[in-house]
Amino acid sequence: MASRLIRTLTCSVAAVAVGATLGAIPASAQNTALNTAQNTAQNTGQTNKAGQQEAPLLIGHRGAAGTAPENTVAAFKDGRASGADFFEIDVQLSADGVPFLFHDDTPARTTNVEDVFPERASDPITSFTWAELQQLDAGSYFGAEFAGERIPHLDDAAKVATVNTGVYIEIKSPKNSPGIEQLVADELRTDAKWKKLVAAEKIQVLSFDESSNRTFAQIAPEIVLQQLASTVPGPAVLESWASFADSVGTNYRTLTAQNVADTKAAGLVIGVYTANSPEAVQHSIDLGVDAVTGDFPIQTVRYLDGQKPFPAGAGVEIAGAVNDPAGNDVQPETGEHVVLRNVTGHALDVSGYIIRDAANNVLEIGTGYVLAPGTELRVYTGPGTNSDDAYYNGGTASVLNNGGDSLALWSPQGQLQDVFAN
Ligand SMILES: [Ca+2]
Ligand SMILES: [Ca+2]
Ligand SMILES: [Ca+2]
Repeated sequence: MASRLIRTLTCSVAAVAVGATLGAIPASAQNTALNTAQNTAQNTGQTNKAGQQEAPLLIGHRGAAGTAPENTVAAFKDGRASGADFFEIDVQLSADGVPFLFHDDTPARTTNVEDVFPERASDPITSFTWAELQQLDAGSYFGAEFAGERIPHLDDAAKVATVNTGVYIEIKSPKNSPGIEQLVADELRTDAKWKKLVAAEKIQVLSFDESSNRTFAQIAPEIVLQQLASTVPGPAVLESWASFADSVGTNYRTLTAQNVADTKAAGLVIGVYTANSPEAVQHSIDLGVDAVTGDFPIQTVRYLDGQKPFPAGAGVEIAGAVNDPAGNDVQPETGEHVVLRNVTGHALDVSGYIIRDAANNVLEIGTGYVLAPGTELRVYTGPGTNSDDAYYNGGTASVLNNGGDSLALWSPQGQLQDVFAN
């Protein structure tokens, strides 16, 4: 079954190389896609039996959750513009049975539910009808420029996807969406846009829920299927997964070379999530994975193409982060924090810069912070006394995930400066 994915990739690279199938993509993006395909085909990936090198598949996570509000059409368009092989979506069923795209189990984190349905912020997202979901703004939480982005219908993803950039469809929390496997399979078989993507081998269905995956495999054995798992199990379980799945997706942070070998020995493709920094992407490739999913597909493509991933960067980088200091993470003065460094030879004003983590928590930098060449600034989540080299956000809840997080540094003008992961 793995050969299906490799063939998909080969076809994708070939199509890009001859400049076909890119009609709607701007010339600059075409060049990026072309260069990336050539670069990754020639310089990275593994060697197949014919001695040809293969690139890892690149997938934009929740569209491109690092540069646009996750699981919205704006994020899907960023995923497509990157030239990645796929963008990923999360599908659930509304209370009246409409398939919609949303990650969390509740609307609290990524919508304005507090304004529209003040009593329902902690309710299951699947308790909302489609008409109610359409009243929510799913873009403002990410930035004012995304105000008005709606929670998409499943079919909205097919409208953005192309035979160059297909769709990974994650069936999210299927226990909250009974019958979703049949509904997704029916949609893939009957909707013209989905059928075209399936025929081009640009659709994959995935879930953490093994029983849901087994159900889907019985309903639609023709669709490429992925078992997600936070860690890779041993050979016996992998062998059982190979009876219904084509690939395994796991967290790059815990993946080992042995896991990669075990997965491939079971005849399964191995992919990772959510590799957000260039270093995390390279680490994953070095482990020999077949597919890399991340929140920053545009920047990942630039990186793999040998370009600057953050061309608008002024020269302040995220040098490190202390996610889990001894004791309370938001204790005064010495709690969790991010370290910024001016790597240029001139002073840089970082007033109003923001740091956004993988869950879109935001830390700010106050006014009057100008970093001398080579100096560092510690940006704290919790309270403390501001000084030349420390700025405190005064928060009361931990932001930096103690199991590892990714952090993006943005200028006040909305230009991405750097991404860091630990
Ligand atoms: Ca997902
Ligand atoms: Ca701690
Ligand atoms: Ca923490």
